[in-house]
Amino acid sequence: MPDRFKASRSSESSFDPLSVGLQPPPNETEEEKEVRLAAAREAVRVSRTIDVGLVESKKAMERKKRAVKILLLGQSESGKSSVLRNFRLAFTPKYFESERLLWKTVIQLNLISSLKKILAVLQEEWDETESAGTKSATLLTSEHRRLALSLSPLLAFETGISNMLSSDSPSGGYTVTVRPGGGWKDKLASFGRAPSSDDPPSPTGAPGSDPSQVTQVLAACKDEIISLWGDTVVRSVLESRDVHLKEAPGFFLDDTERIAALDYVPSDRDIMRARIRTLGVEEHRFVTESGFRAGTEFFITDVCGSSNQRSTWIPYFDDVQAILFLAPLAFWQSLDEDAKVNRVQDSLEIWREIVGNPLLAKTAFILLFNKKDILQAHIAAGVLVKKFVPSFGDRPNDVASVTKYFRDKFSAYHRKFSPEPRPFIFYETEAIDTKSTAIILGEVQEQIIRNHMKGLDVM
Ligand SMILES: Nc1nc2c(ncn2[C@@H]2O[C@H](COP(=O)(O)OP(=O)(O)OP(=O)(O)O)[C@@H](O)[C@H]2O)c(=O)[nH]1
Ligand SMILES: [Mg+2]
Repeated sequence: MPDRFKASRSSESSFDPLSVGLQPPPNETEEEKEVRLAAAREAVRVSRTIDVGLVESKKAMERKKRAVKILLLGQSESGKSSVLRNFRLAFTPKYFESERLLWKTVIQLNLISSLKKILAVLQEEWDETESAGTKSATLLTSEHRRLALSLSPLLAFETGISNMLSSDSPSGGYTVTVRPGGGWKDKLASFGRAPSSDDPPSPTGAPGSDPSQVTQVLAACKDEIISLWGDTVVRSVLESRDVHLKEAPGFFLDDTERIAALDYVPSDRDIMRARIRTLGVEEHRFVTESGFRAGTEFFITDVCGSSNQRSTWIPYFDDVQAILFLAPLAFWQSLDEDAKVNRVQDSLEIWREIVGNPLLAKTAFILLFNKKDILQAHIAAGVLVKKFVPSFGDRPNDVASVTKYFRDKFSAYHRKFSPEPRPFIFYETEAIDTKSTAIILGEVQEQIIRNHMKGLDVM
């Protein structure tokens, strides 16, 4: 065989299609060469970026595996988001501080929502008495009309800001509602500060679309708000129409003097008392800044508790170490979304379903009988449990007996429906009391981290 054939066979044995593909084509011009080399450099850059991305996402997955994942569950208004805020205050105080002024606008909106409710009730009273031709039947006077009229600019602000926060689905009601996710905080952040000449003009120019003016308008209306809320006739009209604002979440009318001041800065307690309904599911990731386990990474998922939103919880059951289940003992109340359903009964039903869920067999459950202060106030006011829960029977109508009665029910379901035995962990909480809640959350955090570390075999 001629040598040239041998040579060509040996080069065939080390044939590399990739290097052939990268070899310059015959007769390549300088320009074509430049383009080819640039494309090769770009391919290397993209490949490196992908490698770095893969390493990063592997690291993130590893971190997420080691992080503590907590899911907050419970019916609407049970206090899930308030507990999350307490978590933030206790373990990421710097972050909490950075958000303080955002809450100012939420609290101002809560205050205006209560006013909106009063004005709607007064209007109802005027409409009814006028249509019945019995003007004298109402004790409301022309002074009340003047007060109501002077407060109407505030309502425009409330509508403007609420619509902005809830973007495509204006709430229209008396509860501050935001779109799912944390985007509303960015919007609030942008108008929590004073307007600057660099700011773009308000997109709509409509009243209330510049929320940084709320503080000024509230301060200007402060005396009228105090007069209206302090008026005995107004209170009796509200009473006669079964409107009990003091019991509603996000009630701040008793604090108008402070909140409507130009230099108002919300206290920790104000922030815990603020009401903003969660829509959809919010995932919060944070690393604890202080405390015994500083540096621990948490993923806390906060959900919307309304009945029609509960199916959205299920995708978040996977790989969660602990569920904090909020169940206020509001035995005298029914659900907002269904007046036939007693709130405690509803909590028990959700509890039964989730403790029995096989996806959550390994998850720790921590039951929080939240709103202890409200239970105490109702019992002290003589509200009888057996009137709402006949099976309570003739047990003593005191806080200890009521708590024990319901705790036994939750504990029995927990024992009966858990796929595997697990400890029943239970606390009575008052999420608006930051000190007592911090102590409980410290204990809860410690228990969860210990269990988690055991699971990862690092203890
Ligand atoms: N008095 C009192 N109010 C509380 C307590 N815990 C929460 N609240 C208030 O109850 C209201 C509802 O609390 P949220 O934390 O918004 O309830 P949620 O469970 O997140 O409700 P959704 O987002 O609708 O599912 C807020 O105005 C809180 O300030 C408590 O222990 N005592
Ligand atoms: Mg919430």
